[in-house]
Amino acid sequence: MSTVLTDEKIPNNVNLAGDKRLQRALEAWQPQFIDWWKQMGPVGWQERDIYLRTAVSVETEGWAHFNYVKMPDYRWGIFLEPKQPDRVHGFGDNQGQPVWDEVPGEFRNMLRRLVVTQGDTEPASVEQQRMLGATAPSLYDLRNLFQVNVEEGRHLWAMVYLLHTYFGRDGREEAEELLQRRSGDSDKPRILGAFNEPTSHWLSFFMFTMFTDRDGKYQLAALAESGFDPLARTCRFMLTEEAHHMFVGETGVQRIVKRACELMKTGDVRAQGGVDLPTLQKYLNLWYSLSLDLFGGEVSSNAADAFAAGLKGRYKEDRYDEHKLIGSHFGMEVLEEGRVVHKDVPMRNALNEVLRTEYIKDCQRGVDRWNKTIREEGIDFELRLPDHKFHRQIGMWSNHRFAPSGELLDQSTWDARRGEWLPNDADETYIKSLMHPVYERGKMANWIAPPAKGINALPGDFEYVKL
Ligand code: BYC
Repeated sequence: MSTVLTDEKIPNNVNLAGDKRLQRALEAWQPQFIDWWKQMGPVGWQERDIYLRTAVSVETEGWAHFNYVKMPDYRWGIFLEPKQPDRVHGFGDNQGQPVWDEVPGEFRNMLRRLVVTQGDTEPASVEQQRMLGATAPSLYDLRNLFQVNVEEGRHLWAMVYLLHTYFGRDGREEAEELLQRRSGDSDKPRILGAFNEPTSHWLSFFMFTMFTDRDGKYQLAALAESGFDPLARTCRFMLTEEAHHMFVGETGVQRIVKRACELMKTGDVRAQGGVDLPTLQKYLNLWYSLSLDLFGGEVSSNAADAFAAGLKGRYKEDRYDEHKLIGSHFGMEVLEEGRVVHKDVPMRNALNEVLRTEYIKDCQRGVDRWNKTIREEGIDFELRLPDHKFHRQIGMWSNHRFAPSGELLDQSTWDARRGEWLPNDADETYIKSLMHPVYERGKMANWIAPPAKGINALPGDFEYVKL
């Protein structure tokens, strides 16, 4: 494994210095990235010292370095997991054949589309979260927000590296466009739905990092199986960083839940300035359903083609016995003549649903842990994931209305009850009214409990951000 040269302009373990043309191209993209970061990244705080983790190598031990850094000086590097000698395609039509180190011509467009779609989500999320630094509930949370932001920036670098290295001129053009689209912009929106939704307060931020970043985990894991080896190696290392983002989301919501329970024991939660559990359930419904859409249509020829080509596999492909999936089927709900029925769908076409099913199980484990907190507080309330058909905007359920229970509804019932299940204007106004910054060391906003422990074994009252 090559050592990382931290004195290079772009830290990397891909021997960038050995490819002058690529190095020049990426060094030309770097100032554009910094411009974008300053224009569309976190508002304020750019000149402050933040206690951040920086990836410095891909060694299991000691891959990250913690120190104070000003965000524009963050060392966004390019890191790929070491190449496994003799790696072969683990699935699809080429199973058992040596993996590719170059893009095969016939799959070039499909692969570029996957890389661009993945890449587009990274700057999108930074744009969505750019205002949150004004209202963080503590210095600990403020630091975590910026940690997530800079690492999404690094994930953008990871995809731009692939575009520049393997896709020639159109790759370079795509890399520029990644800095030109804008989350929520009607003329040049980000590619996927959830990445154009506003994340205008911290409850949405925690739900986003719980549910939307978790889609990232599953998509990256599926791409980590890729027979295009540079993509697989890139995504494997990205997953290392992704774990912290989901930690921020899951524990963030857990701390809000805990505080809500404490307040329930002394009176009305809202009257005491907390986030009541029924409102929290509505935001759960919203971000979970938006994130389910990110898996694409239930029956998808794109998914079948990507699997056949060996470009995108299943979550942890090696847990399965069979890797070609010809002649096998997946039993799932489908809509036929206005009715929900169970049907066997050819497995390759059902792969988006297969991945979504794994994701749902993982989300359920997180919700179970939140419910454990509620029980431990002695409160009688249960948070629930809504049915997968609820509030869908992509795929076969998107033209129909379903209750969180999964019951098919007519439009007028949906219109009448929507506000019970999804945040309404009053909820949004209330949640925003709670968002006041708390920037005293060790202090916490009233609507959220303190974290169980600090970052990098530091105490909770550590000066995570220097004011
Ligand atoms: N919104 O065959 P279909 C992350 C489009 S998150 C808008 O049903 P397919 C992160 C689709 O593009 C992980 N459009 O689905 C998290 C296609 O359009 P075209 C991101 C959508 O293609 C937090 C058409 O509908 N990574 O990393 O099998 C913070 C028919 O598509 C949506 C990836 O997504 C949608 N939700 O699957 C930071 C991995 N869904 O081509 C980062 C790469 C579908 O006909 N992407 N469409 O114009 C993929 O694997 C696939 O593109 C998708 C869609 C899974 C997204």
